[in-house]
Amino acid sequence: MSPALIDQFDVSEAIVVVIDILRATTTMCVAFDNGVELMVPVAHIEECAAYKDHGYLIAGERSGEQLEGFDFGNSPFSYTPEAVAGKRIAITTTNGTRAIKAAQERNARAIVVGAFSNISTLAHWLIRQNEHVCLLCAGWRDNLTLEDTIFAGALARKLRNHFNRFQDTCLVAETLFSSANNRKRYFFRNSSHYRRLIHLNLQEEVKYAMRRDTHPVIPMMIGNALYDISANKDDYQDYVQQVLQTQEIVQPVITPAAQQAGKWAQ
Ligand code: 3SL
Repeated sequence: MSPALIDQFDVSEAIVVVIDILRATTTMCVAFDNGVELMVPVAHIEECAAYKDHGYLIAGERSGEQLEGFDFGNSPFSYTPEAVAGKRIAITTTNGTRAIKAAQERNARAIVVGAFSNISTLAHWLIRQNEHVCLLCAGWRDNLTLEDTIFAGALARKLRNHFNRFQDTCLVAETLFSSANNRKRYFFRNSSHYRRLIHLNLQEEVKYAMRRDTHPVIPMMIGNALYDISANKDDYQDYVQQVLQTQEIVQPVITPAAQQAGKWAQ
């Protein structure tokens, strides 16, 4: 329901699906479908900006708005093939990248990115792995959000016949999805983040985020970056090893001030 609850689960034995429907994980799926090579999720603004000196494009969002001096914000419409194909992008967002980092810091067995746009591809892949799965909603500043919970319920529904046990939180999400399924627009429109995005004139982005199966990718954390494993999904472990052997890790040094900055201001 929220990254604040992640310590309720032992994710070291689970594939964690990070969910930030509005908009980080939706946008990541678009970027990978449009050919981005890799995306490095980063917690701090200053750290993300430092990737620029290493040949990366940089994407930064806080409270829905693009950060000054960054190449991208968090709009799925900006990540066109012309802008991203073959490129490396470092990205920091208010909640989505934070949720990815939270799973990484707890040594999740694997971390993948979920959105309505890749739901069926992801569900089929998860079913074939025969592993525990944890659906991690990014929420908003540690609070539950309707759109992430509805998506978690939609994914849980697809996984239901293939898994043994579901946490109550998962059943809550599935129940919410059942109520919302045919009225997603109504639910989304009443959500707090919708109101935030509408204020920024981003209603088209909300509609876009509700579309299913438009980007059949599986972004997975390998080392410090996300890569699309969909072309290697049946034997992705070999691909992971290949990436790990060739990956160049960039580790920008950030000032103590940036490290100590408030949780949401970073
Ligand atoms: O919180 C996040 O990571 C973002 O997805 C929020 S926003 O949709 O860009 O406002």
